[in-house]
Amino acid sequence: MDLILSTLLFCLHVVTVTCMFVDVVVDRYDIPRVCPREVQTEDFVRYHFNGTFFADGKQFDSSHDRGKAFISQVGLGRLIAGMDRGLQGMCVNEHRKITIPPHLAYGSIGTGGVIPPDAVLVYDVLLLDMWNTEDKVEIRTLGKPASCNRTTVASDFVRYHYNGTLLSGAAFDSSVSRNATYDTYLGQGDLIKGMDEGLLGMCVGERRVIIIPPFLAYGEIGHGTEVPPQATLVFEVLLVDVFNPKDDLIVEVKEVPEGCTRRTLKGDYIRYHYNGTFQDGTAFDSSHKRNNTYNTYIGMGYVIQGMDRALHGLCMREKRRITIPPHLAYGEEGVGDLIPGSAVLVFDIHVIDFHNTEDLVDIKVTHKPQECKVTSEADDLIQYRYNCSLMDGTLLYSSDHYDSPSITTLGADKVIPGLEEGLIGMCVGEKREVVVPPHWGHGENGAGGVPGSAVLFFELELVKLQKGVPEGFMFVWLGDAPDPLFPVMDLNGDKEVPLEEFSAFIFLQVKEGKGRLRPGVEVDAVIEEMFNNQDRNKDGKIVEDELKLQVDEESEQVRRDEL
Ligand SMILES: *[C@@H]1O[C@H](CO)[C@@H](O)[C@H](O)[C@H]1NC(C)=O
Ligand SMILES: *[C@@H]1O[C@H](CO)[C@@H](O)[C@H](O)[C@H]1NC(C)=O
Ligand SMILES: *[C@@H]1O[C@H](CO)[C@@H](O)[C@H](O)[C@H]1NC(C)=O
Ligand SMILES: *[C@@H]1O[C@H](CO)[C@@H](O)[C@H](O)[C@H]1NC(C)=O
Ligand SMILES: *[C@@H]1O[C@H](CO)[C@@H](O)[C@H](O)[C@H]1NC(C)=O
Ligand SMILES: *[C@@H]1O[C@H](CO)[C@@H](O)[C@H](O)[C@H]1NC(C)=O
Ligand SMILES: *[C@@H]1O[C@H](CO)[C@@H](O)[C@H](O)[C@H]1NC(C)=O
Ligand SMILES: [Ca+2]
Ligand SMILES: [Ca+2]
Repeated sequence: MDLILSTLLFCLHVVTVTCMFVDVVVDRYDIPRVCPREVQTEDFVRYHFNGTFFADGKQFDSSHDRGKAFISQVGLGRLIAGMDRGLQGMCVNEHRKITIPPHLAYGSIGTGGVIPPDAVLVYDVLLLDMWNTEDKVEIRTLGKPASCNRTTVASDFVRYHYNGTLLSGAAFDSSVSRNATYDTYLGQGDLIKGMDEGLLGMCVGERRVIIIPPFLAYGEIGHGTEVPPQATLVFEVLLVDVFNPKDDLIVEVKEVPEGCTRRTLKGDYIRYHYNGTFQDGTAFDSSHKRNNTYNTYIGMGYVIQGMDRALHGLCMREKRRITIPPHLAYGEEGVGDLIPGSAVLVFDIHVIDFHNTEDLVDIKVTHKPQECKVTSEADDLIQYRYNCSLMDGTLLYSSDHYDSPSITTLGADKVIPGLEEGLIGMCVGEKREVVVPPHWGHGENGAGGVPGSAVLFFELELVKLQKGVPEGFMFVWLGDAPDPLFPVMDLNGDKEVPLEEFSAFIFLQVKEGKGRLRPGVEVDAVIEEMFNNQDRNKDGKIVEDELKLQVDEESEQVRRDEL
């Protein structure tokens, strides 16, 4: 720089005297702020120029008149010596004015008709491109995701976005303008050589600049109207997706709950949540946004092939990440606007539950009192505490939400069959965990807060047990009824039984363990009703004939029911 300036000054000083230029004078009047590379001997250059005479400023040549930039190699005598020198150290996009004395141009002879003898020439030059036969594809990584499991190799199929510019910065192509990634195989010659090389070793989500010399790009021919001959190409690339046709499903188990005994099999019906993303993390679907699990049968081809396989061998509450290559997903076609062709899909799934129509109610006794002789059965009136949850732990109902434990009569169809099953055979103080498949619960449609086809998890504790009487009965004999009955009932032997005596008789039977009243009912009212049924003529007392009549006429059921 200093040298050039002093030469220039010297020149200006002498110009008034003899106008003798001793060397090339370079005026770098517009230098770009960023200049990664400067022209050296043997570099090829592509530039625009206007050539004028120093003496009168008249133009004798211009690349613009030729309709294309000028291409040459520097420092090897292919240019006039002044240009060989004057282009040294130039940056792309730099403008310079190169003033060349005749002995470094066309000398005392000039060239036929165009350049007169002893002409000082002034070239206004704009450098557009430079490269060297030694150049290689240059890669600059702009950004890389923190974790990168896989980098591209030849024969991979990649989908990427790019902006393509010339070395001067002029844009010539972009995937953005097409609104779609560029999709291609690597290393199969489908791309220009430099791109095939520059895209290797890349992670999804990585952004890089790939600078490709012309001989690894479109060379002497160029490409269309956008890429001129001998152009260095600069691609800014963002890798969106990669897979190999040889890829199989990748299943990463993220979380398996302890004590998982049963795993999904073909034919099971599964309910799970999922988030679906592309490899670059862009979400395309989620079950959460529908507030519902995704439900399907496993291994029946109802979901994409990769998912159908990945759903095997899962535990309830398990979390997995499943990466599915397009040939096991939606293939080259994709799905409308939702999933582009050849997209790799990444699913995070969380299994809520699964079941098979053959599943039974699963009962696990978690606590059994030492004293456990009397156990619950049909007709018994029981009090129990319970928690009812989904298999992922979501609590739906609990008896703790009420003032007192739940009360029910077993076998009376008051609770779902699975719960009924779980409550049978318990003794007071016993605790159980009971898994109820939907066909023993609320079925496909669910109920209240219970989603359709949900498996339910119950924690049960039997608090109180009162042995019961069969449906429709108020009192039953525990052994054989006394026969004949009337004399036993007529406690004072006066041949008639008023309500008080009848009542005393019934209580005596219960006390002695010979009979049982229906539990959970208003005892006096029931006894009075039983008495009234026997006292046919409504005179306030039962006589032997009234009772006898009953026994002879009616079925055994009536005798046991009403006495
Ligand atoms: C040459 O002249 C043209 C117009 O005649 C101008 O646009 C251009 O900037 C000049 N300089 C170069 C280096 O092309
Ligand atoms: C990706 O890398 C992470 C961390 O290194 C690892 O946990 C995970 O299993 C890998 N995933 C795949 C698909 O290889
Ligand atoms: C391409 O350019 C557009 C517009 O400047 C930008 O939004 C996009 O990120 C660029 N893409 C790449 C791959 O560099
Ligand atoms: C590009 O994609 C966006 C979002 O999918 C869409 O809204 C837009 O119309 C598309 N543009 C073109 C030119 O296809
Ligand atoms: C899906 O993403 C949401 C939000 O990040 C998260 O709360 C949920 O647990 C994810 N679901 C699955 C199945 O990974
Ligand atoms: C999902 O549930 C939330 C909260 O209960 C509600 O705001 C939202 O509208 C629901 N979305 C759908 C699609 O049902
Ligand atoms: C229900 O859950 C609560 C809270 O975990 C617990 O204290 C209670 O014992 C559970 N009830 C039963 C019957 O297990
Ligand atoms: Ca009597
Ligand atoms: Ca009577």
